[in-house]
Parts: sequence; C-alpha cells; structure tokens
Amino acid sequence: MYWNEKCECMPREELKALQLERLKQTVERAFHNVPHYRKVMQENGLEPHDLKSLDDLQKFPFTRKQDLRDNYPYGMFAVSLSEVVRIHSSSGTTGKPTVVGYTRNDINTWSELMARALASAGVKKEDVIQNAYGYGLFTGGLGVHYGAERIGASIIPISGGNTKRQVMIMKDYGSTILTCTPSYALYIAEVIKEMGLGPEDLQLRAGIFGAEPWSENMRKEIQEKLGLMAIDIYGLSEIIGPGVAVECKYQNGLHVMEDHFIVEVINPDTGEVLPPGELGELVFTSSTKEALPIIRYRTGDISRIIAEKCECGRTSVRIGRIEGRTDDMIIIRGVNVFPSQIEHVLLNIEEVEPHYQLIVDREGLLDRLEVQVEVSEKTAFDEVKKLESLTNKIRNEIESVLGISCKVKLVEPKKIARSEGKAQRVIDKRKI
Ligand code: DLL
Repeated sequence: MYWNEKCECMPREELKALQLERLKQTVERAFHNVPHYRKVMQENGLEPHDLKSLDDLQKFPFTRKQDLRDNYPYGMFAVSLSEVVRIHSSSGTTGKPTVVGYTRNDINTWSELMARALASAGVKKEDVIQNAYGYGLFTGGLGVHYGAERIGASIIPISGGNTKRQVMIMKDYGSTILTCTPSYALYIAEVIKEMGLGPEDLQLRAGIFGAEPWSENMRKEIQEKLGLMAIDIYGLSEIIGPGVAVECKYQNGLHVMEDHFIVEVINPDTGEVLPPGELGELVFTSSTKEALPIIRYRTGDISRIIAEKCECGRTSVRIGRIEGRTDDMIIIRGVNVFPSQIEHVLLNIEEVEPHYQLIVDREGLLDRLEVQVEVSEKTAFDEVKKLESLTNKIRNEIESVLGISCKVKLVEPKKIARSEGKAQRVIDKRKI
C-alpha cells in the first residue's frame, strides 16, 4: 500500500534528476553554513559547484560519527537554534553522544517518511498502533508516533517495558499493529504465553520492527508467535531516525527513501564505491534535511544494494537486511555498547587487570552480557567475600555507564587469551 504513490513510484530518471537538484542545495547549504563541511571540502579542493552529476558525490569526503562528536553538541547544525524544534541523541556510545536536530520542515519530512513506512506495512487510519519503541532521546518512539498521526491511525504511546501491562492493553484495546525492537517482540510473545494467552486472543496484524540486527529465522519465530506479518525498518539518528528504509509486503529487502537519502555501498577498508549486489558499508547522504545536512555518512552497517525492480511497484533501490557492523559496537537489548566503554570502567578499578572479554548470548529471548575480567595477582583469589564485593562494584559501575544489566565473572590471572594481533574482545554467541 502506497502512502505517496507519486514519490514512491517515480520513474527512475525523474527520481535521479530530483536527487541531483536536491543534493546541490544540500551541498551549498552545508558549505556555507557548517564550518566543518567548508573546511573538509576546501581541504579536498572542492567547492559546491564541483557537484555537477550524482557521480560527482564520490569526490566528496566521508562524514564519520567522530566528526559529529568533535563538533558536539550543535557544531554540525546548518541552522541557528531558533529554527530547531526538536533535539534527539544517539544511545550510549563512547565519549559524548551524537546530538541531532530537526527544523519544523525536517519533522514534517520525517513524519511523511514514517507515514510511508507504516503504510508500506499495511497500516491504515483504522488501525490501533501499540508503539513499544522507547520515547525519549531515542528516535524510535517519536518517529513512529508522528508517522502514525500523519496517517490518522490511533496510536498508543506505551513506550517499552512493563510487559504484562503491554499484553493487557494489547488485548483490551485491540491493538492491530505492534512497533518495537524484534527482541522485545519476542519477549512480549513469551509473556503472552505465560499469561495463558495466544495470538488468537489478540488482533495483531502487522509489526514494524527494527533498531537492532535480526534474521529471517527470528522473523519466522515472531510471525508465528504473534500471528502477524513482521516488517523490517531501518534508520539511524544521524540520518533522520527510523524511516530511512523499510520493507514492503514482499519482505525482500528494504526500500530506501531515495527522494530524501542517497545510498552508496563502499568497501570499508578502501572507501571505494561498490556496485549493486556487493556487500559493504552503507553510506548515506541526506538531500532535504535542513538542521543537520549530512554528506556521505559512514553508518558502519554492512549490507548491499538491490537494484532489481520490486514487485510492489516502488521504483527505489532496496538494501538487504543489515548483516553486521564494521566497528566493534554491539547492540544488547537495543542499547548500543562499545567494548571501550567497559574497558574504561575496568581500567579505573585497581584490583583487576585490563584483560577482559565480553560474552554476549541470548538466554531464552533476552540478550545477556557477561563481562569476564582477570583479577590482578595481588588480589587474593581465595577471599570469597572480597571477590564478591569486587564483582558487585564492577557490575554496578558498568551498569551505570551502559544502562543495562550485566553479569561479571572474575577469572584468575592469565586466564584470558592474549592476542598477537587484534584482540577479540567480544564473543557474540547469539544465533539470530
Ligand atoms: O535505531 C533508529 C530506529 C528506530 C530504527 C526504530 C528502526 C526502528 P540509532 O539508535 O541511532 O537509531 O541506531 C542506529 O541501529 O546504525 C544499525 O546498526 C542499527 N539498526 C537500526 N535499524 C536496524 C535494522 C535507530 N532494521 C543503528 N536492522 C544502525 C539492523 C538496525 N540494525
């Protein structure tokens, strides 16, 4: 189901012309209003008029998360704060979070794209949407919210958590659509069962799930357990939030909202642009954003472009399911965690060595993080009470930094494998 047939099914030639026209404006705006962009363009001998074709975009330097951090909080904004009507921020990362801003027009664009995304999953005015994405600085909650209001569906802004109440509301209010992370959807399904209920007691029809990696197997499980069609949605705060790309009912790749974002796939080691079909790092450029124009943003997400036409009639390219990340960020229960954050905590604790490993697993339906760390030689390994209080201390500090629970296991000195090259800090045993 289309929300905006004209845009979603635009002939490709027309779409490319629109992309170029919009991209030129974005590059102009970035050059004149954002010192960082002016500097990096000049360093590369570029001026806005050097962009004459869409291919010329490849001459422009990449933007990285670090650039946003270096310009924390508002240095990458292309408008003054008086024009910004909303601020969001990325979830836990190393150092400072990245801050993103929206003008009134940006919110309007985002609402429109989210309306398209929801409609692509079959959402109509008559639907009751249970929005269990977190509301707050995270873009999931409010992104879905505005899209739902644009469509005119009834939205329940329940946010995440309190799962029994979620289920009661789902049943009593007759929710037809569920929006949350795929792992939370599975957890909700488990609670539904524990409460002696099943999909037949509910009216769920579709779910729009994203914000973390998941697999075809996980989709099957969610669909069976909740009795709905599970649609994958992709996005990231730096680009706009959810609604950068979304699946249609054919569930075979995510349509990129190409009239607002230009997608490239690059070799993460060389930066070379790869042809459709090849696996590499996704890079996005915004073409309409006002507050935070973003040029060639390296997402760290691994996927490929699918250029073949989709049966649904939309003319945009699709991207395949996200297959992993180039950096060491791990997503645990929807929270972005970098090993270096944990390292930072450990390095401040005297009784342990900076030799550690993170074991991520999925017990039942929940992600579990275990931090294994070596105690130093002078810490007596046989004093149970001491070790217990040390374990608690480390756990509390890590939990307060990450905002998620974890298990800490102290191990004897020299127990953790030393590496000769890159250390393998993370062992991800999740089979998703
Ligand atoms: O997760 C935006 C979002 C909210 C997307 C709700 C979908 C639904 P961030 O917190 O900035 O934004 O995290 C962005 O999450 O670079 C990916 O690594 C990962 N991610 C997002 N969607 C998917 C997906 C939101 N469908 C980071 N599949 C991205 C796999 C995803 N990973």
